Amino acid sequence: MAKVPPEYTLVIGLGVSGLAIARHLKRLGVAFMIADTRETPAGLETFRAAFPGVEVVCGPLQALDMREAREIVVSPGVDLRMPGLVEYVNAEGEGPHVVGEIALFVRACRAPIAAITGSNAKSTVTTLLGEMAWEAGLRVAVGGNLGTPALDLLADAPDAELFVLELSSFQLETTAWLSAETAAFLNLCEDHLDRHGDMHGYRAAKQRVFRGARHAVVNADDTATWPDTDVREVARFTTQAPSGGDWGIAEHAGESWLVHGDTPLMSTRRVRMPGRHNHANALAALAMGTQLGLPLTAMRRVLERFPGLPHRGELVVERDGVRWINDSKGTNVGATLAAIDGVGPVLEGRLILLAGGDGKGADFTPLVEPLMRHAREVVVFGRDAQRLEHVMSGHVPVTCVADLDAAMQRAHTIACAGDAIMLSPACASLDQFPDYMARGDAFRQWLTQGGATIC
Ligand code: UMA
Ligand code: ADP
Repeated sequence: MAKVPPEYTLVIGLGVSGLAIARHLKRLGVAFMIADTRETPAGLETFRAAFPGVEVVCGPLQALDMREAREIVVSPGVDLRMPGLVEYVNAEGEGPHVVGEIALFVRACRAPIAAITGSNAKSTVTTLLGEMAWEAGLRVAVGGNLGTPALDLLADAPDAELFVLELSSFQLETTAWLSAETAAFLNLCEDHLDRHGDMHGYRAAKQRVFRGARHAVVNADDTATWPDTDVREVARFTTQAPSGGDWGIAEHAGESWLVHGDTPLMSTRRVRMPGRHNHANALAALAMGTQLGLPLTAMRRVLERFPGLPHRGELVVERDGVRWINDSKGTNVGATLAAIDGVGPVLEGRLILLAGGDGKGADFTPLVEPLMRHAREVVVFGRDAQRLEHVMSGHVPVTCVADLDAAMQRAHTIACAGDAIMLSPACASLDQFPDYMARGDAFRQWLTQGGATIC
């Protein structure tokens, strides 16, 4: 049996985080070795070239004796309940500590942290807040689950005055203490149940974002996001008229405005990102920015110019009066609900939704009611196509096809002027694509390479 030598740190997972952790440990001069549960992980050769002399053990973790490890640093995609690891996670005060990349980040970070979690809108709010801080003249570094791994930010931007981090439930699960200057929990809907077991476990992981936080931002309409622990100052946002000092949306001068308590901030018409869900995202970023002391004028400028991220409600083309929208990042039911809610009510025609992939064990039933209101048809594909079809049939016209190409072909055949065809799959992409970006790129390519003119 292979053995982690005494005083060595063990890193589990040889992906993006594993490499960032390895670079960090090397910079610190800490002795470490790597384990990966796959027999031939994709980055193995690159790693060996970059870290000659660092031992890599591939295969089941039970074949590795970790008892003498100084610490075990686990990548977010690695399930802590995995045989060979779970024994150490359960060890009460004995044996090595099991932590994640963010725990190492917190230990080394000397600047304030703004942390963003939630089932949806993390990347959008993280990017918005980063842009707002930059616009206000701060040296800001932005990353985490989105973009650059947190530990690489430390090396790339050693003089950063603020770190804005998107944090997933997987990353928070191994973070005992974050001490963020401001921590936001944006919303909670079913996701990653295959990993967290149930909603209780999923929410508990996300609640860790508040550990040691000085300020919090939560969703007034979703009590699951409210902190279980004491936080000095909690700001709340809502897409309704706010009560008290909450952030919300209210009528002002005959128009809909983003407001803070009684104070009107800007007309929603001037927020460049479309849809009510993006107004919620703007409010969350404004609330966090205010807690960080950013000036309103700078924050407003960002909301006026920021068009949204690719693959999130992105209008790819309008052809023959039909809008083709790429919302490939809609990877769970809550995201797709928000996307339908953003697009459906403003359509002259009807919505054709392209959905399917790996549903991660979620219940698709909440999609039925809004689709009955807005959809011409739902075209389903991928691993959970039949489960989706089963939920929809009898309520919404539904067609089951093999893959995204066939779904686009079908949508093109039935669309009428005034309709929108939206890829918002409510599922992960991994059954048929490397990731959600490849799925969104395939959507775009089909359109740019003439798919929409085929029939
Ligand atoms: N591995 C194992 N055993 C396992 C699972 C993985 O050994 O059971 C190994 C793989 O063989 C591979 C490595 O671990 O070598 C991959 O590690 P990982 O799955 O933790 O992924 P990373 O490449 O480190 O990327 C992670 C995040 N991925 C996941 O959480 C699944 C990235 O988020 C993140 O950008 C990156 O760290 C930097 O922080 C992606 C993601 O899909 C975008 N996140 C999920 C989401 O947004 O829904 C949470
Ligand atoms: P995350 O990083 O949490 O996945 P993103 O900002 O990438 O969040 O957005 C992912 C998807 O979530 C979008 O494609 C959209 O479908 C949906 N979405 C965006 N904003 C919201 C919101 N405020 N509430 C619910 N869903 C949203």
